[in-house]
Amino acid sequence: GQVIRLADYRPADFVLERTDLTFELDPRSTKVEARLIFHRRAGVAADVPLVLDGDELTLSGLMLDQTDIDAGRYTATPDRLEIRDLPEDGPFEITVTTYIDPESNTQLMGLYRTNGVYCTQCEAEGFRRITYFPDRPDVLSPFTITIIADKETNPLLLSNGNFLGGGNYDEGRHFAAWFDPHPKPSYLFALVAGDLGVVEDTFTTASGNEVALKIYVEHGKEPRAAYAMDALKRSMAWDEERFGREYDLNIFQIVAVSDFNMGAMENKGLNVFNDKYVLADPETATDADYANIEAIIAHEYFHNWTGNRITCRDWFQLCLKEGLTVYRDHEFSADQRSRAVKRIAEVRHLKAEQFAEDAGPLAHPVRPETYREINNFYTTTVYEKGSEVTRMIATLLGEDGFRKGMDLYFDRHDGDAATVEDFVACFEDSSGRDLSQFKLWYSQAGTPLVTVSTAYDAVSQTFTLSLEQIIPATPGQSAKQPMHIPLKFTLLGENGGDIPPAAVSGGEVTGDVLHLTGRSQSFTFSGVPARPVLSLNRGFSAPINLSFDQSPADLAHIARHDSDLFARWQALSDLGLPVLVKAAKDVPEGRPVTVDGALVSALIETLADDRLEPAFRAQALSLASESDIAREIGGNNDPDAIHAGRDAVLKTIADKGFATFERLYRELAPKGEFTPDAASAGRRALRNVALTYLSHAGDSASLAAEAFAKADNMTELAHALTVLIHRFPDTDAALNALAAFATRFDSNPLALDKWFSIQATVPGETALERVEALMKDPRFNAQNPNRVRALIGTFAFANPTGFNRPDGKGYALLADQILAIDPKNPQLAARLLTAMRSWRALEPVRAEAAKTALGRITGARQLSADVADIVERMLK
Ligand code: HT7
Ligand code: ZN
Repeated sequence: GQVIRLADYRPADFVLERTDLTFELDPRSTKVEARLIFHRRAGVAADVPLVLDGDELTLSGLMLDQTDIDAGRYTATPDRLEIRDLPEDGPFEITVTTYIDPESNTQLMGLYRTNGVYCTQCEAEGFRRITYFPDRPDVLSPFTITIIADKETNPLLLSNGNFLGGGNYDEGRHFAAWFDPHPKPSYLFALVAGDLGVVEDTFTTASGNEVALKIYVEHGKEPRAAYAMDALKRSMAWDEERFGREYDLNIFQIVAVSDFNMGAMENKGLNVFNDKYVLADPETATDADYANIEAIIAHEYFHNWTGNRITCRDWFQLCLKEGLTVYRDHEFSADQRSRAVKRIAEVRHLKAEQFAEDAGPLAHPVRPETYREINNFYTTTVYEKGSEVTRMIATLLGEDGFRKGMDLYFDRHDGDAATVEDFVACFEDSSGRDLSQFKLWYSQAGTPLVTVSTAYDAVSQTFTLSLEQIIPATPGQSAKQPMHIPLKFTLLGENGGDIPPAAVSGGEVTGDVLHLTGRSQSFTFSGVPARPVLSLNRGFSAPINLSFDQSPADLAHIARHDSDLFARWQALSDLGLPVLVKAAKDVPEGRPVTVDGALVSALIETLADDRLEPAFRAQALSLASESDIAREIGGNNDPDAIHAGRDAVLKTIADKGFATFERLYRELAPKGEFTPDAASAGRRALRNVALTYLSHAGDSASLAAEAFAKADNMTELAHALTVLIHRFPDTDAALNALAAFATRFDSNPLALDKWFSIQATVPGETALERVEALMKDPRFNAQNPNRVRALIGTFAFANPTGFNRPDGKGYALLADQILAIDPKNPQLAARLLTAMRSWRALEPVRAEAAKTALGRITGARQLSADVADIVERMLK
C-alpha cells in the first residue's frame, strides 16, 4: 500500500447531501443500490471528476439523475469509480448498484455472515466493500436504509437511527426502513439481519425522552445479557451527570455476534459487539469479564458524543475519538468501582502494552503523521496513551476547567469532523492556558524518561528537586523537544502527613501539580522543617518512566503512609522491581535468590491490613509480570531467567507470609449468593492471589484441586484450573480438572476459550506441543477470531517462556499461523504479529530466531497490506 500523509489532507471535492441505501439480502449475492445526492464544493473546477472508493467491488449499474450513464463518462475498477462531466452547480443524484457476497467475506469487514446472521463492520474502510462511496470520515450525510430479506430466516432487520416502518414484500420476503437524521460518515453505518433473541428495557433521559433499549443475542442467551443492560443504563445516566450528554434517538440497540475482529463498534444507534463483551453469568464469566463488559458497553455508548456527534476529520485524528472515549470510560469505571484500584489496573495495562509498544519498532505518536494501513493504527498508543494525554489536560485544568473545555468542545463542534487542534483549542480558549508545548504529547512518540535527584538542607530548611527529561528516539523521530509534564506530588513528613512548603522557586507549581517544562529544571521548596519523603507522579499523572534512586526505606514509608492509595501501590511496585531484576540475574549465575527484607515486610503488612480493601491488597501482592521485568531490564533479555527469578521471589514471599495467606484463603471463602460488584470481586481476587502464593509454598496440588471442586463461580474455577495446570501440569488432579472443565462447558464457546488460554500459558517449553495439539483439537476453530486469539494470541502475547523458546519454534509456529490466517483475515493476522514487537530486546540467540521467522513472513508471496506494513516496520 502507498503511504498516506497527514500533511496531504484536502477536503472532498463533492459534498454529500443524502444517502439512501436499499439492500436485498442474499447470502451469496446481496444487491446494494445506493442513491447519493451530491453537489460540487464551491470553488471546485467543473472538470474535476467525482471519485468514489471501492474494495473488491464490481459495478453493475450506474445512473445520473435516474438515467444510465454512458460508458465513456466513467471508469470503474474494483477499488475506484470515477465519474466525469458532472453538473457544475446544483445537486445531482448518482445511483450505484453492486452485488456482494457476504457468505464468503472472511475478512469480517463490510457485510458478512456470522452464525447465519448478516452483520456489518465499516470502521475504518469497510463501507467501500459494500458500495462505491466517498468512504472518508469527513463526508457526512443523513442515511435512509431499506432492508429486504427472507422473512422466516431474517425476522429482524436492523439499521441505524429511528425505525420508519416495514411490511411484507414478495416471495416470502419482508422489508424494514430506518432513518438516521444525524449526519454521519460511512464508517458509522451498520446493518444487522437474522434471527436473534432480545432483551428489552427503557431509559428516560434528563429531558424526559423515553429511549427503547434492546440487546440482541443468540436465542437462549438472553439471561446472560442482563449485566450488559444494567451497564448500559448506568452509562447513559453517568454521561448526563458527568458531561451533560443526553442520548439523541428514540432507540438504542446492541447486537452481540460471535465473529468479530475487535471488541465492539459504536455505529450510530446500533452498536455491534463481540459477544465476549456482552454475555455474562457467574458460572461462565470471570470478574475481569464483568469489568470489561461494563467498560466496553460504556465506551461504545460514550462514542455517541465523542466520535459520532463529533467525529474525526481524517484517520490521523483517531485519538480524538478513541483517546478521549477511553478516558471517559476509565472515569466511568472509576466512579462505579474503587477509583484507586481502577487506576492501578489501568497503569499496569498501560505499562505492559503501551510502554512496550513505545519502546519498540512499532512506536508512533498518539497522532501519527503517516500510515500505510489504517487498521494497524488502532493501537494501545492511540487508545491508552491518547487517554493519558486527555487525563493530563484534566490535571492541568482541574476538574471544573476540564468540564468547561469539554462543554465548549460539544458546543462548538457538534456535527463536525474535527481535529486534535480543534479539541485542544477548546481547552485553551476556555481556560486561557497556553497548551502549545503540551501538544507535543500528540506528535512526539516515545515514553519520556524523567531523572530525579533531591537534596535537603537542614540549615536553610530547603528541599531541592532536580529533574531532567529525555525522550528516547523512535522510528522516524530522532531529536525531540522537551515536553510539558504535569507531575502530581507531595512531600511526606516523618509521621506520614503532608508537609506544605512555604514557597517554591525554579518553576511553576499549581496546587499539588509540578510543571516540568524544561529539559532540566530545579525546584526549590523553602520552609521545609525536616527532610521530607518525596512522593512523585502520584496517580500516574504523566505517562513517563522515572529514574529515581529512592531508598527502600523511603519507598516503604510511602507504601505505608501516602494518603493516595495509588502512590502506595506504586511505591510497593518500585520496591519490588529491582528485587525481581536482580533475581533474574542471580538465577542463571547459580546464585541464591535473596529478597530484600523491606519488601517482604511491606508486602505482608499490606496483605494483613484488613483496613485496606481486598482488591487493593490483591494488586499490591501481584508482582510485576515477566514482561514488566523484561522491560525494566531493557535488553539482552532471557525470559527463562526472568521466569525462574520471579518464581523464586514468589516462593520466598509465600513461605514468609504462609500463615497470612492461609488465613485469608479460608476467611475469604464465598458466602451467600454470587454478586459481580467490585467489593465482592475484590475478595475473590485476594483469595485467588492467596491460592497462587500457597501453591508456591506447598508442593501438592491438593489445595488447588479442592478449590476447583468447590468453586461456585468462574473467577475461582478458572484460577484454580490455572494453578493446577501451570504448577502441577502432569498430576491426575490437573488432568481431571482439565477434562471436567471441557465437558462442563462443551456448548459454551466463551468458556471454552478460557480452556484454550489456560493451556496456552503453561510456562516452559512444553507449551509449544500443547498448542500444536490443541490446534488439532476438534473444538479449535481457525475461522473464529476469539478462538484464534484464545489459543495462538494468548500463547504469543502471554506466555514469555513458552513462546520465546531458545530454539525459535514458538516464533516459527506464529509465523506459520500468520501466513495461514492472512489470506482470510488480514486484520487478525497483523494483530497477532504484533506479539513480536519487542523481539530486539531479546538475548542474541532468541533475537536471531525471531528475525528468521519475521524474514520468512516478509519473504512470503501475496502478503496483505496489513501484515506487510507491520512486518516491514518490525524489521526496519
Ligand atoms: N471504533 C471501533 C474500532 C473498531 C475497528 C477498527 C478496525 C477494524 C475493526 C474494528 N472494529 C471496531 C471500536 C472502538 O474503539 O470503540
Ligand atoms: Zn472506541
